[in-house]
Amino acid sequence: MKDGIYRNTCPRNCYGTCGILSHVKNGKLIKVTGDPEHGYSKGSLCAKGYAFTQYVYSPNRIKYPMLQSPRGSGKWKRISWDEAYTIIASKMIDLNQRYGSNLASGYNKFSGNLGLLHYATEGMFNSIGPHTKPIGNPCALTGKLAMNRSFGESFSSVPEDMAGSKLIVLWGANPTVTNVHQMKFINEARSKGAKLVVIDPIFTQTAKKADLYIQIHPGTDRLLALGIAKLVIEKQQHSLEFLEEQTTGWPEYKEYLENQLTIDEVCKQTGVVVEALKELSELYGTIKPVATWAGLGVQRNSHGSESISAINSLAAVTGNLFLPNGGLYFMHFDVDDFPCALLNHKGPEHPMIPGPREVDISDFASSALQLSEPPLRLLWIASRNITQDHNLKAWVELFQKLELIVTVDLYMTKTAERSDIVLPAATHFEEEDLNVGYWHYWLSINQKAIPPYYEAKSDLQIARELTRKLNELSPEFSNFPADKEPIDWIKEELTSEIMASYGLTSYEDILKRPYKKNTLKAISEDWKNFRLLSTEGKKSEVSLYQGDSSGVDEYKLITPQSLLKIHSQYETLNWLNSTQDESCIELSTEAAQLNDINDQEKIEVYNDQGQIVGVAKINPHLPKNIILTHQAGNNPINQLIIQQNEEDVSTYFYDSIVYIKKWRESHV
Ligand SMILES: Nc1nc2c(c(=O)[nH]1)N[C@H]1C(S)=C(S)[C@@H](COP(=O)(O)OP(=O)(O)OC[C@H]3O[C@@H](n4cnc5c(=O)[nH]c(N)nc54)[C@H](O)[C@@H]3O)O[C@H]1N2
Ligand SMILES: Nc1nc2c(c(=O)[nH]1)N[C@H]1C(S)=C(S)[C@@H](COP(=O)(O)OP(=O)(O)OC[C@H]3O[C@@H](n4cnc5c(=O)[nH]c(N)nc54)[C@H](O)[C@@H]3O)O[C@H]1N2
Ligand code: SF4
Ligand SMILES: [Mo]
Repeated sequence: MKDGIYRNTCPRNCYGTCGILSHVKNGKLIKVTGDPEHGYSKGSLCAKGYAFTQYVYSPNRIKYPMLQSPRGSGKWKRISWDEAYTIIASKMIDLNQRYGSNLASGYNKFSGNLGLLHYATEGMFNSIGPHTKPIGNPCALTGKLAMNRSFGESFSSVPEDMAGSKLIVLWGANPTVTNVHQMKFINEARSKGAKLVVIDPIFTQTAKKADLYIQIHPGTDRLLALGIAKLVIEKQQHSLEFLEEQTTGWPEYKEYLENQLTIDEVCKQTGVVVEALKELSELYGTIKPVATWAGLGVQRNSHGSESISAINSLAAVTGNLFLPNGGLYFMHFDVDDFPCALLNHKGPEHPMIPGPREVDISDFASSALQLSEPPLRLLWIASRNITQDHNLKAWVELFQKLELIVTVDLYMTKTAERSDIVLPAATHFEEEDLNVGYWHYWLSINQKAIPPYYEAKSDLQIARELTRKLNELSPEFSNFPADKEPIDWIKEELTSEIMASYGLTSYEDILKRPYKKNTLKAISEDWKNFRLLSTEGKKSEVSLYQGDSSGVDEYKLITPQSLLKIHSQYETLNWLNSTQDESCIELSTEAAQLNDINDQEKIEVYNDQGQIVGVAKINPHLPKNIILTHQAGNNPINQLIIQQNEEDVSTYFYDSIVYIKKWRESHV
């Protein structure tokens, strides 16, 4: 590896997908800076990005493949890669012989690294024929389905364009914490006079900066959006021509707002006072263009899907959907336009089994427990920390049933600690990749800048080497193209269509700078396919918000993202986080009084799933029946989170109910 400056891309599950310049000396990453050629991140990174030199060389990184025996004992032994592959491949072959297929082998993978070459895990499993795989998306599926319902496809406006908006309305998004780069564009708009509105049950860091903050009862955004639309229509401020000619469902929607929905009901259920409702509807009705952001926070409850549809509909009613610098923000799935050759790698057919066995990732552990003929016996976990899932009890049970658990990670996570084998994953500086954003529309390369840390390997390299071992022990077990180099996979993604849509003329172009998509889907005036929120069956409004009626000793648990972590990542990096033994549990002044709890006192948060002990922090801005705490940590809060509605494929992290008490009470 030569000294110099390399181009990397932050592969985290984050809006930024930032361009990085990696400064390498004597084979070491000595500094990272933002890539000024990246038109979204524009030469800067967040604190987590600047801490990458510590992330790469942290002594906490896993250095070698390791075997734990017995599982969970903490007794780890260093093994060679060859030994690791032999154990894993032998088990896969053994399971295949036992059950006549590979359905007993499966994986769980989510969002540790979103680079296209990280689909190697999926490709590796595809290449053994039918196996058990996760489907779905625990982060954004509810919203994605709602967007598809509104627009007929995924849609999200261009984030740089927010800088030209006159009014920016954030529904359940907290960019000061989760999307720091977007604040540049928001601040630019505000410096030109734009107003910022934040709608959130929590008085967040972003809410603090807003011109208007609306504290809404969680799960009731649908009613607020409908209430605003009602007032806008009453004042004749709506975009009638667009609604009549280019949308579906206008007569029913209008009839519902005029005759069924009362502002009293909206105020009662959302907890928003009528003055605030009127102020926001005045802003929506009189200012153009308005950028509306239907945030991911809105869709983490069982009313989320309808709320997203209602927010989209409000943007349509006010005629902002197709206005330049207006629009609708959620996230996009343009990665699906790429061949995703590893993800779509076709494996050998099985004479009896038509395809892989799919398990909903939002209910993976409890669904996997139900599998029979054959049961799931081997689980490969990559880019995933199961403490981020809900229903951790089911995971404990599933782990007991598994014969082999392999976790590929960079750090000894709670998931790795419960595995038989851990394999050390490379950082993005130690591997090649190609990255597409899900918020902005930039494509960027990730070059191999430094040699791997100790014996770390990329997920793609692991797929190649495991394939060779499988085929050595059982010829033709896998058809994974093990000889194909990372650069070949990257070039395969850059088809002539993709190159044209990003304005690339050759592969070499992408080595020089990131490229922005030039064929953006714009909602134009001749675009005729918007579907308004269906109000069918909504004649009598059910109570969306139970918080007030069901007594104040019951609390909704809200567990949003933290500034210096990505979910459970970066916890052990002391440039960013200090390891805390106990979680900080925020509660309202009313809840503290009711339960006789003082600030900084130890408290217990519990429900039928378990209990967590934490340190109380009284937050005078918190609604009385919300408990606010952050994800992951030593004693992960997700122990208390469980899916309420088993039929549903979405994950409602913010629907859980908890109780609180002074900690000592449970020990008297
Ligand atoms: N620093 C940092 N950045 C991140 C991440 C991280 O872990 N750390 N994670 C990344 C990922 S994967 C994601 S998905 C995004 C998430 O990005 P955001 O959507 O911005 O973040 P969340 O914290 O999920 O939720 C946003 C807000 O929704 C509010 N909220 C909760 N329920 C409701 C409701 O019913 N109505 C309304 N109006 N608001 C509600 C919460 O109080 C919260 O303030 O962030 C990404 N960026
Ligand atoms: N309570 C609560 N729970 C939540 C949420 C919430 O708001 N509240 N949010 C949900 C959301 S939005 C999301 S997106 C999910 C996130 O769920 P996950 O994606 O499971 O979360 P992470 O903690 O980011 O775990 C990713 C793991 O991948 C590892 N990793 C990083 N790079 C690589 C790599 O190149 N190869 C391999 N093999 N591993 C790698 C990291 O070290 C880390 O351990 O969490 C969800 N869970
Ligand atoms: S975590 Fe997000 S904002 Fe920070 S460097 Fe990575 S992509 Fe950029
Ligand atoms: Mo997410």
